[in-house]
Amino acid sequence: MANKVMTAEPYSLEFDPKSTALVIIDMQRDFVESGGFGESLGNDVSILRKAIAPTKRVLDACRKLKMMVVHTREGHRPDLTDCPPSKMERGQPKRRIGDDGSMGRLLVRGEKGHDIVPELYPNPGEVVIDKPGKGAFYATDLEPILRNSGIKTLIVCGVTTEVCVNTTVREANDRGFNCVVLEDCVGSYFPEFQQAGLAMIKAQGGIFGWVSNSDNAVKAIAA
Ligand code: TIU
Repeated sequence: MANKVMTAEPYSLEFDPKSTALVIIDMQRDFVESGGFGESLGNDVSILRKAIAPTKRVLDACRKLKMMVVHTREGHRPDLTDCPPSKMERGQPKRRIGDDGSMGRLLVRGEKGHDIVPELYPNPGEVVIDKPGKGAFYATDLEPILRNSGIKTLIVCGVTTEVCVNTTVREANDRGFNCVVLEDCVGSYFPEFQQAGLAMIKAQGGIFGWVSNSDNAVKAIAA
């Protein structure tokens, strides 16, 4: 039974912490530190770091209530057999997935750049999902893990807003999960995509879900 209410748009979201998971998308060095995959695509990665501190506040609030916490990481097997050639070649980058960077091989599991930033590092017992694509449901066991735990609502943080966050929210929405995206806990390399990526979630009565922020989330969780 829903017993908490989060102020959100387009309207308040009722949720029960027992059936709600915090999902932190791809807060990996590869996307938010220089020398990683995000930079290899031509991006200024510093803009994404703003999301770290508010996400940490929400993470702390969820941990306090022993809510389910899921961390995802985008990346590939060291032999790259799970990486579509189309993804490797896209954009004709100077450095490709699997090439050496200053934090190890770009977007490869087990490398320093692939791991989650220290500020948001998973605690023992928290779920870590390694995903080869942009969406966290594609080619992973996220859906059975959420269903087996009775999860109905996802509080979503992470990067980037219009790529892995939006793809995951759309996948989750089609699977019947209610998603609320926290606007200061997600980040894009492009300010205009940050704005549009959030607007299209909450438009049309919440066509993909809700948008709120870290203050509202912490207030609701701690209430
Ligand atoms: N490039 C970009 O904006 N994002 C990604 O490649 N992956 C994620 O969003 N995690």
